[in-house]
Amino acid sequence: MFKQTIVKKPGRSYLNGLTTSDLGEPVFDKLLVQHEAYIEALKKCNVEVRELSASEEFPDSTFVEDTAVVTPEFAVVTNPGANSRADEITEMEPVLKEFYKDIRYINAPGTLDGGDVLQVDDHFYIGISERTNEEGAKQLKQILENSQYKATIVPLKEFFHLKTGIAYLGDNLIVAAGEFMNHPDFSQYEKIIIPDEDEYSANCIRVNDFVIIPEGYPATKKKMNDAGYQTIEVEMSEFQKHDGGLSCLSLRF
Ligand code: CIR
Repeated sequence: MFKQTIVKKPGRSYLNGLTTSDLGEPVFDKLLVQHEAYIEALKKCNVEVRELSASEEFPDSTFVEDTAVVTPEFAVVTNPGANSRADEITEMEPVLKEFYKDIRYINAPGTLDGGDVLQVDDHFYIGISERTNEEGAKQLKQILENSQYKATIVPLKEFFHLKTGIAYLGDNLIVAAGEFMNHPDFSQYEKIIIPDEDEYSANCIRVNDFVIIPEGYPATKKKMNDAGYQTIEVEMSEFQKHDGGLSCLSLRF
């Protein structure tokens, strides 16, 4: 069960953030409405939401997931791989200290984005991507293995972040798109397969009794409902324009 989440309101500077998509300029007012709806969805899942105020200094800092990896026992402050995002951790570290006594760190030359880390029960999968390098992945693996966790490093072929294409719903069931549909590292899990046209919806989050999914993917919603999960849909268009998905917008622990 998750009890706590951390989110961060997007600032106006969001419009100058990083993106590789050609979906157009985000509309700021719509972005704020979507962020509010995201918070409401989390609350419906029965978690506390700690909402941080917007940071104009860090345009991408609403994507809080990339700044930390959280477990029930400790938090790991990452070293985000994009230059413009690396110092976002200075705003997140003090907040994590409110919740955790035990904080670990990814140190340069290691880089790591939390979006590259997927927890499946006591096993963490760590993607090597444009943002997470081998050194960062090895540091996290070591930290986790020094605790009670297992860790597997997964070099990515196509996806931006590991969790762009994979999610864990619990009960040994993962959601897999693209390169993860038949990936040997995930062969032991049951799968909900997401076809290419619905790929964005592979980034969904199980939060207690619900799975939060992006709005506009009826086939994904049906697959989840058929598998026995209640879904909450959230409109994500303005975050998608800047390569963000549902998992990126919160830390959950
Ligand atoms: C970035 O390029 O860093 C942001 N525009 C999007 C980050 C998305 N985060 C995530 O998938 N965990």
